[in-house]
Amino acid sequence: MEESSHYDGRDIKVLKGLEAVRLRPGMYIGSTGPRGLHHLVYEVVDNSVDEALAGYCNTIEVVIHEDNSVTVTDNGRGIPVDKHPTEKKPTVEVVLSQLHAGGKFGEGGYKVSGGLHGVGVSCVNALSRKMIAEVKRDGFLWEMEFAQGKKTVDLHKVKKAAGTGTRITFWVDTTIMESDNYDYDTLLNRMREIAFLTKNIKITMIDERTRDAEGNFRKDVLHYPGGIVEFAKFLNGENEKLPGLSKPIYYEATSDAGEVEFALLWNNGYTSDGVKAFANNIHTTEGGTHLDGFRNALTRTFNEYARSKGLLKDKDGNLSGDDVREGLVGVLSVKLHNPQFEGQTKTKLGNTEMRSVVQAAVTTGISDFLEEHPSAAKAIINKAVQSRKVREAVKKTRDLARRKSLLESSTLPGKLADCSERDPELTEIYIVEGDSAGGSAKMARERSFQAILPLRGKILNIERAGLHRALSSETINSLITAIGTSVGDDFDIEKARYHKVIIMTDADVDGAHIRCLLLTFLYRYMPEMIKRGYVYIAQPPLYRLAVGRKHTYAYSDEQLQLEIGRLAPNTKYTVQRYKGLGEMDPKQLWETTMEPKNRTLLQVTVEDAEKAEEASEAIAKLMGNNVEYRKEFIQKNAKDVRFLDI
Ligand code: 0RA
Repeated sequence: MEESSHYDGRDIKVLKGLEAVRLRPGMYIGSTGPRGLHHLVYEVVDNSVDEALAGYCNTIEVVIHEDNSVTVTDNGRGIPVDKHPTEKKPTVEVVLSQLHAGGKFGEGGYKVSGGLHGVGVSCVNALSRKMIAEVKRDGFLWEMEFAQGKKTVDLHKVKKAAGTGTRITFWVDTTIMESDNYDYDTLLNRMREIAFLTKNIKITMIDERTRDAEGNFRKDVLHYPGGIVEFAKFLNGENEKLPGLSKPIYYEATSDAGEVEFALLWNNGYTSDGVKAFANNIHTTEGGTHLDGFRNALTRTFNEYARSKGLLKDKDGNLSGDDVREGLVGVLSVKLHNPQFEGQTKTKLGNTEMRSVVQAAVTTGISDFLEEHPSAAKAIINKAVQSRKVREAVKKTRDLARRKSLLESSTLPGKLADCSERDPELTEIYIVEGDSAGGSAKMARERSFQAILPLRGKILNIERAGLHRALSSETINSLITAIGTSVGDDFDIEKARYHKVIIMTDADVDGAHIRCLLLTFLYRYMPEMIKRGYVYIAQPPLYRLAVGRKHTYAYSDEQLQLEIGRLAPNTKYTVQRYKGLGEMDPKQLWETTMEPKNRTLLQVTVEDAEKAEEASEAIAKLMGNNVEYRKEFIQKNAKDVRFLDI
């Protein structure tokens, strides 16, 4: 399926031409935001890296100019300038202005392609307001120019020149891309990965937008003759290595299916996901067959070795994968001819043959190492045994706590300020973000029928932990006990302690995020509450408009402008903007958001909850990456998230 749809997609792209890229940039480069912007640079660099992987190029230079144009120069063979046999124009023109011509036709070596990569420099050209290509080849320097992917200056000789190479300079089209403001460190990180992973390559990066005290441009030279061994040391940083592991374990193997190499070392830390996996230089953050094979073989090899040496007794259970990988950092890199990239972000390797290829390499490489380095072996296994003990102890405590909480499940959470009324049809509970807003709400409420449950920001961990694990979190537990229905198979709507569950969060990005997560949780674990219409969203105002001793509230910018417009000319007024619930005093909170005769509650529907779930999932996917990106995503989608009912 994957393969054929991919192929069809490519075919269609060819037919549509570069206009399609400008019409649907997201389809080709993932996004028009920062991620997509940086991908454009990677796309150009990847072509130079391909030259290096094929053995024809050893230096690449990436320059960000003051006007935010970017130049990528390599000393590869140069894009051919002769007439293309079928297209009847210079090959360089075909490569840069036709979608299907991104790659080198029928060539050996391992191409960098996959994920959002591999769409071709022509995509970058299509998304650039200007592109200049310079090629040194066949004794001359050649040049041609494009705008928005269309040729503006024919290929021509500039002068005689020795050597070979390609230089591409492009100015991103900001009518399509949201910005052309490159983040140097983002580019640097990726270039460093490439430099570690590609033997004999030197990448120089220059940022002409920033100068140091002496007036020099920022510059980094990335050159690692030690390859992934240096990468593993770099990843380990200052962490203390286990005895006997002063240098990383390195192993490489070649087979018909491709190449495998890994560099590993163990430190005295506790993370068990410290191995970065790459396929054809693409960081496969979603893992895949190569990482599966690696993990299986590593766990099995250690267990077998430990048993054979009596470090693990017959009565002992096996070491788990997490135990063996505790404190492990390093790099697994595979190179193969037709990588299949799958998954949400196309960063999961799908080639099944890679599982056994990596398994075999790890089994041999690690067994050999263990046999030859008994003291290092002992240190790693001791650490894994220790990890297993801790894991078992944690499990025991958790089981105990669970049993206890089953017995005591009637105890209401301490943070809940309950109401006095007992008839659920008459009562409501406000789920409030943050302790300080919770305090205001407790003072503001009408205690006979309104209960308040303040939640700490901790609910944010849901997406990292996964909803199932989140069930054991205190925050979620207090929410479940307060509502009273229990969850999953035990759910009983008749036990609902309130028929209004009102989510009250700040009117900002984080508030929207927390609201999404809460709705997702309720939807997955208590869907009946939503179906019955028991779940609501409170609407705190954004502004307080005061005129003399009178005041009114506005719930949107439009409403504020409307209210100001209503004032007689020259009336003096003040506007207070509420950044969060915490900025309102209890009286204001009551009047605007909690008092039944004034407030507006948005009743949540199943469709709303589904939307929130999608939003949370999207957020979850972004979480691993970086906070700025996440913020940007939420801001972009905040409208949907905030005004679910509209
Ligand atoms: C097509 C064919 C050949 C090389 C290239 C393209 C090529 C493209 C880029 C883009 C940036 N740098 C590049 N270097 C080379 C093969 C040329 C040959 O067989 O001589």
